[in-house]
Amino acid sequence: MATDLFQSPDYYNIDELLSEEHILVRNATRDWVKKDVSPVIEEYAQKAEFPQHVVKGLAEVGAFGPYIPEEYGGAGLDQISYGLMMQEIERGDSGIRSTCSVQSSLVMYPIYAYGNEEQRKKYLPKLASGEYLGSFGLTEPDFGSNPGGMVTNFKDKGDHYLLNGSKMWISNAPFCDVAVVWAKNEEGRIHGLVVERGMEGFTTPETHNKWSLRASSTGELVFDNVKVPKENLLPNKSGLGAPLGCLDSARYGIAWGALGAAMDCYDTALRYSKERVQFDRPIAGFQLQQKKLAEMITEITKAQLLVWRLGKLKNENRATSAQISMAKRNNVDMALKIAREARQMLGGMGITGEYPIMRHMMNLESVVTYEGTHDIHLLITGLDITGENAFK
Ligand code: TGC
Ligand code: FAD
Repeated sequence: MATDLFQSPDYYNIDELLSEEHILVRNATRDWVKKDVSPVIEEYAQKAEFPQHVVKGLAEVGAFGPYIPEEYGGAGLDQISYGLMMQEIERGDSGIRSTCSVQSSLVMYPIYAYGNEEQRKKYLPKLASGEYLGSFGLTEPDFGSNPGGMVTNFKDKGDHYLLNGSKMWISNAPFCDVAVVWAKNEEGRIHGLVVERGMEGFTTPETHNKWSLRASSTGELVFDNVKVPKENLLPNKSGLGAPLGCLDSARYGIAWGALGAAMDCYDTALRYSKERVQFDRPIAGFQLQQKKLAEMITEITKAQLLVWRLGKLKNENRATSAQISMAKRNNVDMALKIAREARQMLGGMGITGEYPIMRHMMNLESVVTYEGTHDIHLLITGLDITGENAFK
């Protein structure tokens, strides 16, 4: 990839809404992405490999558990700092942000919020430092948008639980050290269990041939009579609301993250349009190209305000699940549209790995599907405003 010349757009002076700490956190993450992600990400995406070496840097910038209290190894930051980190990391690559979302919101958060003190002390510091990488098993081959139908189950065998079933499309599965797995007990109630690599009967085959999130590793979690110690059950919350509560936190981070991908596409297209000459003038001078750029910066600015306000609400514990759904849906859709337009603005060069746009565009095809599809989030808004459930 060409040198990372990224300059962040801030059309409405939104920096003025941020605290000194927010700006410090954002700039530190941005510098790290420029130094350690941008120079190598294209190569890893091309060879469909997760750049393992970024784990140390992600831990150092505080991207594993940004809002988890410091006593458990987290960074103890607020929700806007968490969002800004996700924005900067996804500006580098959605797959790297995925790793942070899973680690922070889908593994550390449930252990912190639903686990007991022993579980917090046992797992959280190792996850925060990157010594452990985690995965989150909710989706199954026959239950994606409808996770409540899951068939993965565990039985009480006196001194342990016996876990059977499988999970599909699991980020980081192939190399995770621990997995937070959602399964039904004998009464059909959903619980979270921490499954550790090395437990007999637990395997994590990799999913190959993805055209999207190629620098992120995806796989299955397979449980064949896995004996899970009783102390690995998360005791403080059960039911479908438990995994969905984790998704709220991850979806919030994705709403910020997608903004980062959109900013990178816009910034790349703007710079290219000023340099690329056709018919004896920079293409930035043609009205049709200006329409694309003007619409991009308008949508980016609206999306920035949406997540900033959501972050304020989240800091006050007032953000609703439906508000988070709206931001995830809007910002990912916005980013995907900008990626498609920006790619066209680069003409043939847009399809090459010389520029990040095509990689962002392909990544966003996963982001618009995982953590609740575009249509599922629309139905969540529909239910919230009408009171009518159109899912079933
Ligand atoms: P429903 O009857 O509506 O709800 C069941 C219970 O859950 C509660 N609830 C929530 N709680 C917290 N947060 C939320 N967002 C919640 N949404 C619902 C609800 O109040 C109820 O509680 P209770 O006490 O009454 O039992 O459930 P439903 O079966 O009708 O499904 C609703 C639906 C479709 C919205 C939901 O299941 C859904 O969101 N589906 C999408 C599935 C999804 O997002 N999967 C994501 C898998 S993880 C992933 O993709 C990781 S990608 C990782 C990466 O970044 O790489
Ligand atoms: P389906 O649920 O089969 O949906 C197919 C289509 O039907 C979609 O367009 C959907 O919107 C539509 N649809 C479904 N129900 C309705 C309805 N009621 N009304 C209208 N339309 C409907 N999951 C995890 O648990 N952990 C992970 O770490 C994880 N990582 C992922 C990484 C990647 C790269 C990908 C692609 C997925 C990942 N997922 C993960 C799974 C992801 O959350 C699911 O793919 C997603 O929830 C959609 O489920 P599905 O693929 O089974 O699609």
